[in-house]
Amino acid sequence: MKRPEFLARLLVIAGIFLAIGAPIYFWNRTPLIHARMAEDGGWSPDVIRAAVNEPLHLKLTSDDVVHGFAVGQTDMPGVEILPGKVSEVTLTFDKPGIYTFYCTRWCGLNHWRMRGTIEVTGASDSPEPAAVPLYVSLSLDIDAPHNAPVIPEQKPSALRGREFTANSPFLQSSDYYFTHSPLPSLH
Ligand SMILES: [Cu+2]
Repeated sequence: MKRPEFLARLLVIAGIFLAIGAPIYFWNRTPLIHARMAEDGGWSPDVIRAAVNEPLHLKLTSDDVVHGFAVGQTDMPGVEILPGKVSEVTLTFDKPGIYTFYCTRWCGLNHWRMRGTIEVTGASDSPEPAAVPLYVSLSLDIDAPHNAPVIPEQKPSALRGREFTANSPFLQSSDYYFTHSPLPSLH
């Protein structure tokens, strides 16, 4: 085999390796984000870093029940995260800031605690920075204990609720709701 021909073949082979290998390499570098019910740890990791205008690839899986994934201040549609399966998302942020991501499925009593942040850094073409979430601007600690004056001894249960409704025919009549809905508070 002549030397130029050998070099050309070598180049083609190297090109094929690169075309197949590079996506696999980058795919494997994308960490898998695990979703668990908040009482079992929530998102792991719960802080993700990204750069402005650079696509952020995410792979997500659930270790327990069905969860959802959505990001505040973006128009991305929510993604379902099924136990044992991997969902993929690619996001691009055009403004730096701290974005909140959260679960969109009612996965447990502490579903609303299932949050994490995406910290986006870098220079933006856009003159305005991302809006600061209201609870941040108001310095509210939404995870602080907010105990009700009376705490029921039994935890709420969807199953018990369904049984109660099924065994209470009056709860299925719309008249009941018209006559028993809470009165508006005047103060
Ligand atoms: Cu969830």
